Amino acid sequence: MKKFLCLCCVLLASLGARPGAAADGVSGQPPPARQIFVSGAVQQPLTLGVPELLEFPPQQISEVQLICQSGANKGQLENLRGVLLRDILTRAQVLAPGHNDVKKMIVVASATDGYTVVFSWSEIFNSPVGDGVIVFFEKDRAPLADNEGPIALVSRLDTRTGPRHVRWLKSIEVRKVAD
Ligand SMILES: Nc1nc2c(c(=O)[nH]1)N[C@H]1C(S)=C(S)[C@@H](COP(=O)(O)O)O[C@H]1N2
Ligand SMILES: [Mo]
Repeated sequence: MKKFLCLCCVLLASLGARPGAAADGVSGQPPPARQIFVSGAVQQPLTLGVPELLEFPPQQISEVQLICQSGANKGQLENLRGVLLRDILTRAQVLAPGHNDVKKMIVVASATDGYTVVFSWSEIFNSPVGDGVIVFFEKDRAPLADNEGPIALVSRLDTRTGPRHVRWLKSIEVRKVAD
């Protein structure tokens, strides 16, 4: 038993000493993604940094209350500038040759820390929710802070807005999930 405990201590100590783990511990944050990648079932994959996002029709959001899945109030997002996810996907041109293809497609949004959320094509293009799905990059006319940016996403018309608020957005992938 004593020997077993000692082995555990050695293992834990060596894990704690990993250079990667130490670096993460210092900043407390994952590396920022300066650009987002739009890929998957699209005609035109895109790489978009803030300069490219500024070329899309602008969306201003004055206020979004962030409510966690648990119901807890997480504060507000205010004075955001961004663009509609729908406009980004329209530019990338979703590949859906069959009349019924779009009805089986999802859009997967992922962050640098692995956090991932999904939308259906129908939510974005054929429901009121789509009017509120925003990829944003400015707050109070300044770049987003490191705890969220440089690029993030929010679905502001969701019942609980916390879950589909994606900090450190890095990719948007379109997938057909049924035949
Ligand atoms: N990249 C990333 N975004 C994320 C999360 C996360 O862990 N990673 N947590 C989500 C959750 S569960 C909530 S409620 C909101 C607000 O979380 P915060 O209180 O950590 O800001 O951010 C969301 N966005
Ligand atoms: Mo949450």
